Amino acid sequence: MDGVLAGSDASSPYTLDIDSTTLANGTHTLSAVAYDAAGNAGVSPTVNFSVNNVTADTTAPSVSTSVTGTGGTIAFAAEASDNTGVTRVDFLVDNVAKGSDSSGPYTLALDSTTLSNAGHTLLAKAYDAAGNVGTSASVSFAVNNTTITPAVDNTVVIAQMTLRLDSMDATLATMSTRNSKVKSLKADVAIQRDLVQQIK
Ligand SMILES: [Ca+2]
Ligand SMILES: [Ca+2]
Repeated sequence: MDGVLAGSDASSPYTLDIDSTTLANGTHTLSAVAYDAAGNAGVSPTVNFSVNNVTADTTAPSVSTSVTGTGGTIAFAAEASDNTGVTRVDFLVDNVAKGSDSSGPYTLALDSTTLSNAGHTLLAKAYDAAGNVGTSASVSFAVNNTTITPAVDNTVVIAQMTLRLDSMDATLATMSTRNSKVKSLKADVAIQRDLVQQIK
């Protein structure tokens, strides 16, 4: 076999069993040599044969993961590789699955407002077609979504300012306009009212 003696058989029928797992996958050659009592040798034509042993995949994918961002939409990413191919990567936050990606690059966008403002852990699990699972090292990350206070309602502020200006106006109206300070205050109030009207 492949030019090397693989075995002999001294009695008919002449046979030889070979464990093909001892051979590499691929094409091999076989020839038989028959001998008579006088030592004459007859060599057969060479026959090609192929070996194709399928070995079960027991190698789990290797995977690592990372997080970008601390608020709003945060991005998870995983680097995964396998001897036969990665079929899917799951992302787990605090050991709860948040989503999968079945094609590289393996990523997941998560609305971080669904998580508490605190420290969390991220794990990525990578699967191959044979069901082997590789788990990444745990990655710690923090979520910090600042609570946005609602914008001040201009209408309310304007209404309040108008009330105050009206009240000042009423008070000034009871005072003597011959007093120059009162006169100037009345002018100021008028200007402020104009400004408030413009803002409206
Ligand atoms: Ca594998
Ligand atoms: Ca992807």
